[in-house]
Amino acid sequence: MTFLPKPKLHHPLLATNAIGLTRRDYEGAISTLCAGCGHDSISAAIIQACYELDLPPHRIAKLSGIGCSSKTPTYFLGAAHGFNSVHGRMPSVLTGANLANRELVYLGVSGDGDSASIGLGQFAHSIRRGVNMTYIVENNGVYGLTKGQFSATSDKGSKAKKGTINTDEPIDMVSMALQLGATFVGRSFSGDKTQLVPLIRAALLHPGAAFIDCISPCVAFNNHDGSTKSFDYVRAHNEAVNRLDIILGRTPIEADYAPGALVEIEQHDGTVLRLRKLHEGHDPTDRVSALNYLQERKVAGEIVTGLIFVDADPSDMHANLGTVEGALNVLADADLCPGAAALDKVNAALR
Ligand SMILES: Cc1ncc(C[n+]2csc(CCOP(=O)(O)OP(=O)(O)O)c2C)c(N)n1
Ligand code: SF4
Ligand SMILES: [Mg+2]
Repeated sequence: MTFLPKPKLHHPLLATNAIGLTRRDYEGAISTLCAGCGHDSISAAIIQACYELDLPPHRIAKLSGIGCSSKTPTYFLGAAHGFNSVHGRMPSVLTGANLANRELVYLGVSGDGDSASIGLGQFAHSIRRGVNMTYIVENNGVYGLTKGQFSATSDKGSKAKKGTINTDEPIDMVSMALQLGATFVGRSFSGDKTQLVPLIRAALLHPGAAFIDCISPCVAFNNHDGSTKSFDYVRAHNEAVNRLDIILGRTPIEADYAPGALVEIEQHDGTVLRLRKLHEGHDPTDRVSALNYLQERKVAGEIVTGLIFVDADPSDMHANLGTVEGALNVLADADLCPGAAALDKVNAALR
């Protein structure tokens, strides 16, 4: 894989966050993706979100599969832990890492081919197990890396660059994530930083399985008339259900004059999600109505974006399994070897 390190020159007056890091400290190597690729904008949004949350980069684990999208972790958070796994296998590697060390912040980055085609089963099981992670699919509706074949998220009737029409039904990963029990589900667009950055921030703070489907046009193979994942198409059909703010227990400084109802959702860790409702009838805390709303808007030809569903009090895989607190590599001998009496009890239970 091509690797171009960035020169480490910081302007001395660059702003720093609460832990003394500049935005540049959250960057990675220089991107080798095509100029204008939506995936680069998502990397920029991830950098911005982690900087704004004051996350120490070495406490983040970024994992991916194979594809242009899965190459992107090289281009952000250079000081984080990274694992570029096999095609479609990021979710199981992430699940294992999370079981071994629950103390890190897990960020899974994948593509529509990686997650909706070869990795669909892996995606499904990581979501239904409630792995505490932020799972971002950079969805361009094609296999970009292998030169533009339709993926499982390409809409029926959409056109490939050379004119072929897709005849297969698409998989909507947002609806799937909702059905599988994800406790945070959002969709956004790589060209909408105002919506995407707070959505990623909220997902990173969410203590459960958080899924974001991010439409990310492939400028090389899927940005033409007839594509439903092009910049023009998404701009024309984007319907935001809400506008998102996160309050980190500090008093917000900005004043908000936008019209529409305001919904406040207090999360487990005390942070507050403030949702400015743009669409009447969308309740982001009701899974069934969220699913119905997606179907209803789909029939009207709209792509619903924003925070579509959130469970403010989620449980995660560790709570479900009753695992020990802390990372496995710091357990002492006494924790690992409970003694002969405990073993006798287990054996007696099996007789
Ligand atoms: C097991 C296996 N099968 C097929 C491939 C070939 N391959 C590499 S990337 C890719 C599709 C990537 O598509 P997507 O996840 O949508 O990423 P994008 O490049 O569009 O960002 C395929 C089929 C592979 N690397 N490994
Ligand atoms: S081929 Fe498409 S997805 Fe891959 S880097 Fe180029 S524009 Fe991005
Ligand atoms: Mg793709």
